[in-house]
Amino acid sequence: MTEIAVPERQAQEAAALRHLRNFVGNRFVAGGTPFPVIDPATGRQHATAWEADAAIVDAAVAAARAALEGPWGTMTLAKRRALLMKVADGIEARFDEFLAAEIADTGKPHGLASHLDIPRGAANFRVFADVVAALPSESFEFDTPDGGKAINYAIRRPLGVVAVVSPWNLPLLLMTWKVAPALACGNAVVVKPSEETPSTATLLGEVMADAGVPEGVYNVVHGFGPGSAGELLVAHPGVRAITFTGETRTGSAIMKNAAPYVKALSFELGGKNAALVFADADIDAAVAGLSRAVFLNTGQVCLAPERIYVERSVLDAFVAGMKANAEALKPGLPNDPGVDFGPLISAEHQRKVLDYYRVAQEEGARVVTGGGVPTLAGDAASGFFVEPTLWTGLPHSARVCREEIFGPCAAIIAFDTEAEAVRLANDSPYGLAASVWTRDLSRGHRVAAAMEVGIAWVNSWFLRDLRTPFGGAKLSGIGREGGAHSINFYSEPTNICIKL
Ligand code: NAD
Ligand code: 6OD
Repeated sequence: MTEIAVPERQAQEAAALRHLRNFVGNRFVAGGTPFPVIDPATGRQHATAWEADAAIVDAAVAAARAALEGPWGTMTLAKRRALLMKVADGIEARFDEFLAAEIADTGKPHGLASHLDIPRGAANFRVFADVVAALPSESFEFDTPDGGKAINYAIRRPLGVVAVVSPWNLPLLLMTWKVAPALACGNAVVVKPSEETPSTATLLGEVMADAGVPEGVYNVVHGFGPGSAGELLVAHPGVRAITFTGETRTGSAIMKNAAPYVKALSFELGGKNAALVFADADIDAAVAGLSRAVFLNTGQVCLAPERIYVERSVLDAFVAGMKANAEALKPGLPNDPGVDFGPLISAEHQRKVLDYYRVAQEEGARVVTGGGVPTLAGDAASGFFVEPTLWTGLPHSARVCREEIFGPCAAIIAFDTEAEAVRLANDSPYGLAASVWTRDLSRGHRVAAAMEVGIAWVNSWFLRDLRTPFGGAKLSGIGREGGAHSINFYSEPTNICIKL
């Protein structure tokens, strides 16, 4: 394995984003097998990434282990926190590069990446640098059987080498959402970003090295899932914990590979989220909020509602508002003026979503709007676009109302009573998120509390306070991250009992 020292990377300048090497011990390393990275807005290759083989994955895990046994393992919390703040500064200093990289990998509109993805990448480091310092420690004094006293207190220790396996929909945001608390707790990480979106994880390696994060604390291995870097990493005996975001069936496969070593697991998985709109809601606000929820990032947000239950008396007004907003979206290239609707991530995902569009019609849907591929000119003509799509007239039992599509589409279904709405919303194997739209505060609380999900919003959606528990119920995940929940996952307590 030949090393490419970080200081030499300037010489490769233009190549930095185009040749995405594995990052091990603060160096880009040669080796592996090249694979193309496609810009989904045009369908053209924009970079080459290098799939890590077993030797590279071994080297990454060994580098992480060495960091834990070296200066990182003994670094004070104050110094560690200062480094995380420098990483956040480094992302902001190279904001435009992160933006260009994220846009090239995902095709998402410039406005979305610049307001959501990249700022959250930096914010994740700042928030967890603060959270880790603010947590109280547990302590109990007790009377011992011999009439004396003892005191118990718990300290927290890092888990060790943590594997971070991340998806393509919000690449930097979701990867740093896990890397930041893992490092805040003193772990070392090996990241396996999605094969579709390897750029920002690679760029973050440069930021880490420049910030002075010791060698081996942050490593990146590129490649695919089964039989590739993903599986090699999660099955590696040197990995103590796995934090994963992605599809439920991938979570299941990872669990099997983690089982022999009883690794700690935190999973944020798929969903089939419901929204409930009551007749007493501010309908304009519900239409605006749910248009954003269904179509943001072309529907490729795990929290996006794909089932909207609407009280019958306001159904027509709601559908008319949603249709108008869907039809006002402008698809196209990410940097073109006015474009607010990007492509899907890949040709394969486009095929999957279009299949569901066909299935919906076979299942008897009335297509309110969309259902096909938009006609676009120029470079976008070969991008992986689909139309924003809304259906009515489907039974709740339809496949498109039960299976996760992960596209810019939703079925709108009428209900007559609150109890019926709650029953329909909960009738799903998934349990990630829900949103409830009503002006009745008591109803908002009552219905939100009845949702079998990890996150329920009232009169809002994707409104995030990073100190709160985040994760899914049922098939949507294992565990919670966010605030103290992240610290609890990325560290483990040792209770110390002192007889006084
Ligand atoms: P995916 O499961 O296909 O892939 C996610 C990551 O896992 C990728 O890096 C992939 O290479 C890797 N991987 C795949 N198979 C693997 C294996 N056997 N072993 C180890 N690694 C493996 O998911 P995706 O298509 O990238 O993302 C979309 C999915 O993610 C949707 O289902 C969506 O709901 C879900 N998601 C959930 C959340 C959440 O917070 N709950 C957030 C975002 C996305
Ligand atoms: O906001 C977050 O922290 C988070 N994990 C969002 C997940 C979005 C899913 O696509």
